[in-house]
Amino acid sequence: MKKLDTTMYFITDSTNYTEEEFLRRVEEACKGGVTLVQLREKERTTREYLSLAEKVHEITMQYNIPLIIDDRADVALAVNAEGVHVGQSDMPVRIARKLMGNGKIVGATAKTVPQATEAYEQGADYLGVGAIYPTTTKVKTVLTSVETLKEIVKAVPIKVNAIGGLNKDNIHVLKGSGIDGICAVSAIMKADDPCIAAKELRGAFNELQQN
Ligand code: TZP
Ligand code: MG
Repeated sequence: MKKLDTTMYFITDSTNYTEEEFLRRVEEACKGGVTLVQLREKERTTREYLSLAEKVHEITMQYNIPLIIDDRADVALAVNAEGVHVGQSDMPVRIARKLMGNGKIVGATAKTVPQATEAYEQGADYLGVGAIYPTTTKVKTVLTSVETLKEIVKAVPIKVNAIGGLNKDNIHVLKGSGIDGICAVSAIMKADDPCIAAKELRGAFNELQQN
């Protein structure tokens, strides 16, 4: 497995797009320099999830970007995706790791330090922490403070990404937090030009890390 780079983690949402337009947007985001892609589907049947995962994987492989499948280790394994992401009500990290094996990426959601340390101890490679800001993306979540985010960064030796309502104009609150990257759905998915949006968001994060 290539070294995990969570700097600009793009999470998809196909809601309201035709499949063609959705795949075009995913490809544009890849061209824009996202470092990791997560396919996140909540409404699809298993067969539909598999079919879309295969198509998205064809794209991400062309750009050499790892593909993570949300919630479903079976779908991830079936399409030979590079990893799976599990939340607090999905299968525990320990089980996801067992199913995926050591060569794959396992990511987890954590909103507290105990959740973070548990996910790390069970074998997670990275954590998504948030929501930092309220989000318009369909998700059951509560806000996580930047203070808690910083505590999580200190508590675990794995990569930590911030998530939730993030865009190039508001990520400054994350400065000095020690995170490894940011996750974004809407800021890229719903942008007029997902390629430019990805480039700008990645650029804004890189600048934040340097200054
Ligand atoms: N988990 C916490 S917030 C969120 C998820 C999946 C959604 C983030 O979406 P957006 O559009 O970047 O706010
Ligand atoms: Mg989940």
